[in-house]
Amino acid sequence: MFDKILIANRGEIALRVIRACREMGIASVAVHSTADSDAMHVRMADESICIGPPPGTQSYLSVPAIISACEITGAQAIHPGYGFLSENANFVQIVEDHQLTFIGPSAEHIRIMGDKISAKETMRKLGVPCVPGSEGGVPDLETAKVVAKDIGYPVIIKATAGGGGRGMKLAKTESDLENAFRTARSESKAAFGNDEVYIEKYLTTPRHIEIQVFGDGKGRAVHLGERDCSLQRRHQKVLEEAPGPAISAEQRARIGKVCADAVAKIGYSGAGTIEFLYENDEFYFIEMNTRLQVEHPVTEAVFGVDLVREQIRVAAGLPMDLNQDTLRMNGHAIEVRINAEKLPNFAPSPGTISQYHAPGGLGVRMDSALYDGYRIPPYYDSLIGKLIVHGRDRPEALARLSRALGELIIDGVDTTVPLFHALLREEAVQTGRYNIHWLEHWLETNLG
Ligand code: MV4
Repeated sequence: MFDKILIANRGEIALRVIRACREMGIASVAVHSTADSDAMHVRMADESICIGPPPGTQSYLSVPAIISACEITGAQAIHPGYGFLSENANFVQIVEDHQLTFIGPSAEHIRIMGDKISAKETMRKLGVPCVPGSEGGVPDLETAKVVAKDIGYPVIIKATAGGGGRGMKLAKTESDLENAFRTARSESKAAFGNDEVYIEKYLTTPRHIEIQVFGDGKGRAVHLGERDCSLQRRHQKVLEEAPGPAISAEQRARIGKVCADAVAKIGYSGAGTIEFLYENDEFYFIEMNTRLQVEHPVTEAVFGVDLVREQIRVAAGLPMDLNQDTLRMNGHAIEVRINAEKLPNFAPSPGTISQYHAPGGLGVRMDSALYDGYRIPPYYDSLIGKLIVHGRDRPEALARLSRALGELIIDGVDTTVPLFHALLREEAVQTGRYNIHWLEHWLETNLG
């Protein structure tokens, strides 16, 4: 096992990893920009080291600074958290070239899943059901027309180098196709330096269902059920829950096994998430995320496991402490993402926290790096906390969420907390009958 781990991240996820390290008797090293000298992750870690000026590109994304920080502190492994360098295959290669361990999958697996065409082709060959569409990239408009006619309109054009909604264009009919195709290509080129695109049948009203998988890197893997993350705004998740309100035990076991078998077969190591669109009782693969996700705590709540501990164990070459036969899902969990943003436009709202009080009690987890007097810097993501509740069933989880939100005090900045109070009054949220478009429509109607 490692003696010391460096966490190449900040905020609540850095705390999450430090906590796992402490429980495992592993020393932690925080890295920070000059804007984060007083941040909670710096205070909570055993050691800290400044790695650069405020912009992420010059600090949390600076590969030389992070490798140097490992050399200076004697850290043997790097946990990347989410975002920043967590899905950067070149970084993983450099980490390994320095005889350090990246806590996550191999560079090869990150590279395959980062290219959305190779991800889909890999999954298709492994027996994972995919959205009907082009076989690989679509080189020109003529080919696009043939493919679209074959699969039928509406179609969606996606960037091979994209993901998470960036570089997508919808074509409802053939008359939209030329414009959508050209725009998708030029936007992809501008955003990713790669203009390759592919085409899929556009699913009109799906849910976003993602399967948590975990591999030991030696050909064994398990699944930990699904999360329903359909409540999104501009491709940012707002509320996530497990299990999915629309998913039966039989469906979970079936798609879960398909996913676990797929990642076992490629020798995948560590935590991964296989994203699907779910419509008319069918799953359609769209992307795989090769990192620990923001919403991993809802899975931890319903399965009673520590995913970060497992990541660290597997990276250290220990057997994973997860067995499909003994993994049991219990109750229902919901996470809400609390952002320092001002409604109705979700404009970033950095500033000083004059008062912070976290909710507590049975079934309540608050993952946040806030404290009284903390100054939220304007340079980073606006996520300032995640409130995760767990109950014996969905109604209990909803009641607990309402209760916990009522206890939460975050003064000094605007937050998305009022949004959740309002959402909890909605019948669609209470019954779980929503899809990927419901929240945008609700925001338009209620805040627009
Ligand atoms: C789609 C789709 C409909 N049909 N693909 C958006 C983010 C990226 N991960 C995939 N996305 C979508 N892909 C097909 N073939 C609709 C979306 C989509 C979406 C997906 C999940 C959650 C919210 C969304 C909001 C708008 C569009």
